[in-house]
Amino acid sequence: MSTCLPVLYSFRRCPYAMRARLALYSAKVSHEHREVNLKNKPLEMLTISPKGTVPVMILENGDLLEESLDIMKWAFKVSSLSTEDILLIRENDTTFKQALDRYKYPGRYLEKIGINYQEECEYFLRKLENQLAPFLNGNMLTLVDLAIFPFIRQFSMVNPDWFETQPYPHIQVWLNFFITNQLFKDVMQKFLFWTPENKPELVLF
Ligand SMILES: N[C@@H](CCC(=O)N[C@@H](CS)C(=O)NCC(=O)O)C(=O)O
Repeated sequence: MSTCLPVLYSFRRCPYAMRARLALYSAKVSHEHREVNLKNKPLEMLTISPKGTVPVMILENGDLLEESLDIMKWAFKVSSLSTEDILLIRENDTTFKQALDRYKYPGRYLEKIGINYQEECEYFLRKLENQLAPFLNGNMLTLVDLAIFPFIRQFSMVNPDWFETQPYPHIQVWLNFFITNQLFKDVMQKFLFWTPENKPELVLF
């Protein structure tokens, strides 16, 4: 079954998919949601996007967006970001994300001996803490907040009791703003894994 809406292949807990959904829901872009089982990816998705990561979005004209950031830019109709925003998101997606994965799942990766991955993550956290006022670009919530929030939320959830006692007051307020926001509740709604036989799950605005 197909619809004429853009189609999003997503996974609820993936921070990249989360940032794409945050953008789609904030910009009120109606779409069909296809929840992907990452352990058994649908052939339909792999055929159009063999790299096999989510999120992936197929637009009405058949164009394909295979990167979360491209989906965000498309949803907000922005063609470029400021150099500062690009650099911050890049740091989030590379050094911070690598340290976060190793902090979250000790033993899963070949960790370097003597590296404390919680401390590695905190370099980036301190940078955000100093920049937040109350959002990353001052008074206005922008794409860069939505792009980074899901990753910092993951960090805060590894050891929440410890995190609450840490000197990150701006980050705490910023995280709380998102977590208590209806937007976040909406993007975290649960869907069953997609199969072509099921009735399409439409997110309509
Ligand atoms: N650079 C990609 C990264 C997406 C990504 O790595 N997604 C993960 C899930 S969080 C994934 O699909 N991994 C493939 C897998 O687990 O098989 C983006 O920004 O969209």
